[in-house]
Amino acid sequence: MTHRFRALPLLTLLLAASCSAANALGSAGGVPAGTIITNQATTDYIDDNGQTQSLPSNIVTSTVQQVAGVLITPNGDHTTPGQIVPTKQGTTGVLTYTLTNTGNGPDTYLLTVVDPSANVTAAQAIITEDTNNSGALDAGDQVVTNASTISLAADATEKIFVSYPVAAGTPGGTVFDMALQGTSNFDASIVDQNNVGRLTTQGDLSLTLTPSNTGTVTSPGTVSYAHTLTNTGNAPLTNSNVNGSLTSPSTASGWTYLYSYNGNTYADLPSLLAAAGAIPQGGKLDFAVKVTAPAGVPRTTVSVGTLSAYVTTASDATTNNLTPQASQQTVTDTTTVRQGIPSIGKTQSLGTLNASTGAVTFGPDVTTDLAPRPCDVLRYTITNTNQGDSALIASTVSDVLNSNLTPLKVVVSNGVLFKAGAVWQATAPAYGIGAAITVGLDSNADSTINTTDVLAPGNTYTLTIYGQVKRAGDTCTVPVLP
Ligand SMILES: [Ca+2]
Ligand SMILES: [Ca+2]
Ligand SMILES: [Ca+2]
Repeated sequence: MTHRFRALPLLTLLLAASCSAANALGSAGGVPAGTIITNQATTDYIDDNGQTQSLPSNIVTSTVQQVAGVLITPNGDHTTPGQIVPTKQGTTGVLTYTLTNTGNGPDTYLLTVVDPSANVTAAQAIITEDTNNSGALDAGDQVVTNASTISLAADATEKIFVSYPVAAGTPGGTVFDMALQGTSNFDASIVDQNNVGRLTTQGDLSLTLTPSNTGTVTSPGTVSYAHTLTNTGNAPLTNSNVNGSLTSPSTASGWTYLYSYNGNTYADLPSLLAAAGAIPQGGKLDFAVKVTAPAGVPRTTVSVGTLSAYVTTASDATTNNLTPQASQQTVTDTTTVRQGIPSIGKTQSLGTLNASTGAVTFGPDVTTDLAPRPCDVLRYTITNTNQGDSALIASTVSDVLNSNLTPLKVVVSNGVLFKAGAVWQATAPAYGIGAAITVGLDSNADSTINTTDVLAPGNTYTLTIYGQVKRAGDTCTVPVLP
């Protein structure tokens, strides 16, 4: 119960000699200031007429002086604060005190904030009295500036609030200590200052997950998608307070989705976080999702992976979970299967031989039948084109020259090598009649053909073979080829 000080009636009471004023008023500080204590003795006797008589003495009078007193609770020091108030970053924390006039007369008190911890600026603390007696700091309460005083009757109490701003971005767990000090104005030596209270900054656990991606993959093949997990709270995120999921409805056919970080893969997000370490306030973790398509997946097949992340810690007095599973962050990786599709075509051209000069006149390249005579030259052009939408890997072309033809010349487009036994070389080997001719595209120009060589979508390479139609005795004029 709280009593604002009002102008009291004059505390001048005449009391019976043996009566205690303290008991009569119940003042914690004792007899109210100004109380007049009187004392009168009496003597009884029998007079000459045998009557009992009583004779009072003179009256002596004392006036009780005022003694100041102040009590602020709860008490506390920096080791054991009297109150610990969890406070969110970016809000104002409130310490609540009870101020009691333990003196025996009305008093006014100077209230100040003292004993701040090193990170507290006492001038930023605001002292407010519980003007509307609600017991809580609310709109009806009035600020008490450090220069002003608050008045209380003897025994009266009032709630006093000390508010302090906890700046946005304050790390979770940061503490702010301060004490409310009350000094009697009646007697400035009467001070209560052992009232350290503490604001403890709550930890906000919060994260974002970005971005969603689209990409393509060959079958079989692998594609990686970059993602970033950002700590948007004020406390570290670790493998112990973050979880997530990585799912794809289309993985049943053999697709795999894995977390990837620093060259290693992980089956779940906590395992990745355990390897990556804590993400500090404001920090980011860059990682990837590695998607592998199995062999045999039809071109244009789409697989959508869904990646989520959330904070697992339950909110309590010290922690706020701002990204619980119910509002988890979710992104997707959408992968479309692409394939290199070879398209091999062959045309022929009839080269008419001038038996006198050896000159050869070639007709158009056709796929229709031709009618060469012995000693004429046939030119075959084999064209390999990637008609797919992904690279053709290790693309080679083979042909076997018909044994009715005498090999003349083999020509390839730029970057194509000839297979000679077990090796690849830039110059055509000598081919015998009925020879198998194998060429391949050396796209990375390392003088061999392997899976690092690719034929890009839409690109082409050619193999051109010249052969002369044999004649009995093989007495043809040697053709002069372009
Ligand atoms: Ca105290
Ligand atoms: Ca109030
Ligand atoms: Ca190569």
